Amino acid sequence: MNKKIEKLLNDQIEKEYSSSQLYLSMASWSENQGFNGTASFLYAHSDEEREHMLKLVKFINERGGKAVIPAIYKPDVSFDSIELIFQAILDHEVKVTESINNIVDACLSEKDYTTHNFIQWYVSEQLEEEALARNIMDKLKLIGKDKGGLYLFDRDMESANIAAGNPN
Ligand code: OFO
Repeated sequence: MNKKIEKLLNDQIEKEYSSSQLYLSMASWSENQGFNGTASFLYAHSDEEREHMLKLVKFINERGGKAVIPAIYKPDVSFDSIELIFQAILDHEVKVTESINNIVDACLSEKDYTTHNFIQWYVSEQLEEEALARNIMDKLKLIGKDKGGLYLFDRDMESANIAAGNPN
C-alpha cells in the first residue's frame, strides 16, 4: 500500500482511539455526577469510536500495509459541565473532520482510489457526528443554567439512547 496513505491512516487510528478514550472519560464523569442518560450516550459513542479505529486497522492490513496500535491516550478525568463536554466534543469532531478531509485530498493526489472509496464512509460519519453535536449544543444553550431543564435533557438522552438500541 502507498506509504504516505498508510502513514495517514495509521495517524487516523490514533485519533479515533483517542476519541474513544476521551468519550469514555466523559461518560464516566457524567455517570458520577448523576447524569445517567448523558453517560449512556457517551459510553455508546466511545464504543463507536473504537469501531472506527478497528475498521481502519482491518483495512490497512487487508491492503497489505501494517496497522500500528498506538499507546493509550489518557484524557482529562474531570469536566466543568455537560455543556462544556458537548462543546469539547463538537470542537474535537471538527478537527477529526479536517483530518479525514486531509486523507481524501492525499488519496486523490496519490491516485489511491480504493482508499478514497473506503474513506467516504468516514466523510459521511463526520457529517452526522458534527450535526448531532451541534444539535445537542443548541439544546444546551437554550437550557442554560436551568437545573430542571438539564434534568429533562438527561432523561431525553437516555430515551434517545435506548431507542438507538444502546441501553448502557
Ligand atoms: Fe470517529 O468519528 Fe468521531 O471522532
